[in-house]
Amino acid sequence: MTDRKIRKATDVLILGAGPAGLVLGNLLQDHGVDCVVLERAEPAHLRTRARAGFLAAGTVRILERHGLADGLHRHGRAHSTCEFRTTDGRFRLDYSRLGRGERHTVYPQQQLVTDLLTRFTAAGGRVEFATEAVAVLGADTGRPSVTVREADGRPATWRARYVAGCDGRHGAARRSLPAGSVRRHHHDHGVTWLGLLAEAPPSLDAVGYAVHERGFAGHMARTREITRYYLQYERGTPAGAWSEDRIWDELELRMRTTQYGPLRRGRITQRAVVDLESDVLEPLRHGALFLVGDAAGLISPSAAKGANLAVLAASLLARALADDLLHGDPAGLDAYSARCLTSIWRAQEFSHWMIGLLHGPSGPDGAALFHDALRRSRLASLRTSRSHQDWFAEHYVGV
Ligand code: RFL
Repeated sequence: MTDRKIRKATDVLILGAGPAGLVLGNLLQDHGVDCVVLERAEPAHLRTRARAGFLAAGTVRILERHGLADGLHRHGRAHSTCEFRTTDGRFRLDYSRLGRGERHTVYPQQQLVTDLLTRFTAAGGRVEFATEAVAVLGADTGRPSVTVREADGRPATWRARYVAGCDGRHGAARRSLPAGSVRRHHHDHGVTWLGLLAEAPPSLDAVGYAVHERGFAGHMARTREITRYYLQYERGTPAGAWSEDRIWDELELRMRTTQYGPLRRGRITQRAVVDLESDVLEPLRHGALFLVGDAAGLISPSAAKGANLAVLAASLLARALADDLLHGDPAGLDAYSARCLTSIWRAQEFSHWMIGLLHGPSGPDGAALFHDALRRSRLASLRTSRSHQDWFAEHYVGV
């Protein structure tokens, strides 16, 4: 189009300023690779968008190695216990004493994103906010370009050597993949959660997983004042359909608070309906375009893996891009897709296992009763078998 401005080119154009894009930007900047981040949202939105909270030990090590962990060391909290509440009683697993002996660090994703953004821009990094990538063109050529809509609504074009699609599941990178070049693995687990943030201190010193005939309920600390809760929810029900009192009553019922103690109630500040889905693309490289984080593979939040996979993939890609651009060594870029997919599928497998542990078809028909009996047996094994607990711990904290 003749009215498109041609903008200054960069070596690596990063689409999206979530955990994936900002880890990639910081690491590339440390290596001395020229990069620019294009982000559809305004910075205030990124700094307040509450999502993940549980960072795996391997994720923390990556962030530490690159000087990106000061905030999480100052304000994050170590976490290592989960509690299962079931029809057969309750039990706790301290996973810092199982498997590889690792813990989570609880640090809200919006705080991590804020830290990454501050560090990137303070070191001279460039983020173009309110700039939406529309399409990636010419990924199979040596000079790809990205068409964008700028803050004032005007179109523009960026050129780069490489494009990193860190713009999530509905971003431009995924949309631009040439038809027939990609295999999409999509699975709907058939379960829906109502994700809630409450202005209420945590009620347990553990992640709480309640397996109940009325459906799953979950409790996850975020900060001393904020707790995330999940309620299994009938698909298609609007997020606002239930009153706050009904939500708290249902959480208390499923978490069996008459047996195990009350929940600390508070104002519900965020509600989101989440259909538990898996969606993985293969391969993750298309010429000069790389898919990273949620753009590469969406995973249900049942095992808290998404942000961790995003950080891991970004660190692998940063190293590979630096090797190629600075040293002419393309081996890391060639291996990127296969290396990431190994971790993605491992996480998908564990997340799928967790979904089966925590939910089942309900109702009196034979299949539902069979599934429920299997689930009880699986929980009993997790409660009593040390080797099963070691396996759980290794996969629960690992990516
Ligand atoms: P993000 O964070 O979605 O960032 C993508 C960025 O791209 C921008 N964007 C565009 N920019 C320019 N042009 C376009 N066309 C664009 N389209 C989109 C967006 O504005 C955004 O800023 O993806 P990224 O970086 O790959 O990070 C992935 C994680 O955010 C995600 O996997 C996790 O939040 C998943 N997740 C959890 N992961 C964990 O590891 N531990 C957890 O405890 C955990 N809890 C959760 C979660 C996800 C949840 N939701 C959203 C279902 C809890 C919940 C409720």
